[in-house]
Amino acid sequence: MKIFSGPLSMFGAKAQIALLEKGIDATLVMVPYSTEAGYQPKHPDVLRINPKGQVPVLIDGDVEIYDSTQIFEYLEDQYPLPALWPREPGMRAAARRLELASDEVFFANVIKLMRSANSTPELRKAARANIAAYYRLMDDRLTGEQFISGSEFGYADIAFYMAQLFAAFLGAPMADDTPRLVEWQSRVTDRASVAAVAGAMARFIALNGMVVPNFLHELSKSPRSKSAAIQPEQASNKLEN
Ligand SMILES: N[C@@H](CCC(=O)N[C@@H](CS)C(=O)NCC(=O)O)C(=O)O
Repeated sequence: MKIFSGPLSMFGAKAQIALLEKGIDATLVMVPYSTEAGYQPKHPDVLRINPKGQVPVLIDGDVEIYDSTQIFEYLEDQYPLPALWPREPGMRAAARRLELASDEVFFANVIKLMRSANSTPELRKAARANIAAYYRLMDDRLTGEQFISGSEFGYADIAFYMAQLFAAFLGAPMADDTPRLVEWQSRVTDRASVAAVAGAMARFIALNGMVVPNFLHELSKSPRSKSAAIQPEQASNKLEN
């Protein structure tokens, strides 16, 4: 299996974490990316498989797919254990809704904080307020639960972990008013899969002279994890070597 991701790709990181959680051996292809030029030049396999030219892209034999959520679905069908969607249909539907909302509702606000965003100070202020409100919503969900979609870690956690990592990176971290969510953040950061992927991203952020979110400080200093089942094929971004 081959997974195409990028050193600062939140969607690629979702797929990488899921592969590690499932214990699947995969080759990691980091596509060219720099903070100045973005995702250029595009990797030929990414262009061939994804008409949008985006990562993540997954190749598993004859199966060639793109989009982090589509990759989640394929992994769950092909490699059911450990399960990362809840078993019960109602809970499973709720987890899928949360995964979608994380990517499409919460992250839509995070995009407005990006330097390249066609945004105004008013829009950025509104985005920050929406982000804070979403944190409170997730904090409520964690009442009596360890994870976003119930008692087990899963795809809804992976999606929201990466989305909140980028919110924090762009200056909208959680505050004291969401203590359960802050605990969830450290519980998830401690997972081997997440530490490997978020740690590599934190080191990329630090090497590029950007500010590492507080909760990733330790990981940004630690050496590359040797336990990861995903082996890099090529690290195209020279800062990653
Ligand atoms: N909905 C897609 C979004 C993928 C996406 O936005 N990928 C970004 C990196 S995080 C990308 O490849 N951007 C390059 C481009 O748009 O040219 C998913 O979940 O995989």
